[in-house]
Amino acid sequence: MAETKAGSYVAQDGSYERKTRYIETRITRDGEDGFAVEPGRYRLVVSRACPWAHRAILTRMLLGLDDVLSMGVCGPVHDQDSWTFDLDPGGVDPVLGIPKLKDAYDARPGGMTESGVTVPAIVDTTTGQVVTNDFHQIVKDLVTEWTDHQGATAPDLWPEDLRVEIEKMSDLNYREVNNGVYRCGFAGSQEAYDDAYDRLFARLAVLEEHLASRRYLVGDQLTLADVRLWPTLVRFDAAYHGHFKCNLRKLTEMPVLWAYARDLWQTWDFGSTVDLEHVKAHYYATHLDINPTGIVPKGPDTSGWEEPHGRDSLGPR
Ligand SMILES: N[C@@H](CCC(=O)N[C@@H](CS)C(=O)NCC(=O)O)C(=O)O
Repeated sequence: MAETKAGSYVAQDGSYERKTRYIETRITRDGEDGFAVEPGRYRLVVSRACPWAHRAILTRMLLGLDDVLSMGVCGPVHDQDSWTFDLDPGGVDPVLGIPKLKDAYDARPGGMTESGVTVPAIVDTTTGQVVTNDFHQIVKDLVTEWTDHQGATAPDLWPEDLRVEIEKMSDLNYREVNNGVYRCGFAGSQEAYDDAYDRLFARLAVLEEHLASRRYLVGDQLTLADVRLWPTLVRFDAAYHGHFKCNLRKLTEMPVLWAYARDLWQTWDFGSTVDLEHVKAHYYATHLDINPTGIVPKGPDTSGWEEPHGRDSLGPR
């Protein structure tokens, strides 16, 4: 097996605490932080493995921003140093001309920040510097600051009258589900794992009931609440059920959430943004303190994603 320099992820003292330091510079319509919205100027750098990057990929796709905000895709496995552009010819991002995402972080005035080299990140192609890696704000700004460049049929993912409810729903889902799976997987004690596991499946049970009579999480339209939850659902059986020991049920054994997830995959083309081979390669081969052999599972069978979802009767697209 190849030698690796993967980091250690399991919490040493019980409960997993996520690092939430970000570069908070914003790209806005008026450019108040020095970075104005400008077609063709910025590059969104992602890994298709990462659920936080997935939110940005989905939002960019839904809003029709593909032609104005280009995207660089890193390979699924990173080491302690950096994500790399190993999928590209010569191992170099064709727009940024760099082999490692770290190079764009180092190019910032003041150099590397405490946030570490994370995806998603937006890089200014004119200077080669990372502008932001604050995934919460990146997604909101794509919705609210890039409106002049969005496609004619772009859905309103963050309608003013639903924002309070969307944020409340998303906060709960983030704590118990999106980050809850990590709290299971990286727990450093049995108690911490048991607690995270119980809370995760309690929240999924609430969502299973909530979505039984409505097509979307908030209101009767697709919103950021759905965009934020979905990346965790799509990774559930391939990564979290096994690797993170979230194994009370698979997604495919929660009939409402499974149909809801398939609906978005099919109806809104979320499926076109997914690479489950990258997801599996990332989780199983990067977190070697959980999976020391680095062996990546062959399954699960993913053919079910194209099965009819039967949710049209719950409301319009
Ligand atoms: N660090 C941010 C989110 C972004 C993030 O964690 N991205 C992961 C991939 S899913 C990453 O880039 N990890 C690289 C590293 O931590 O070295 C947070 O925890 O809120």
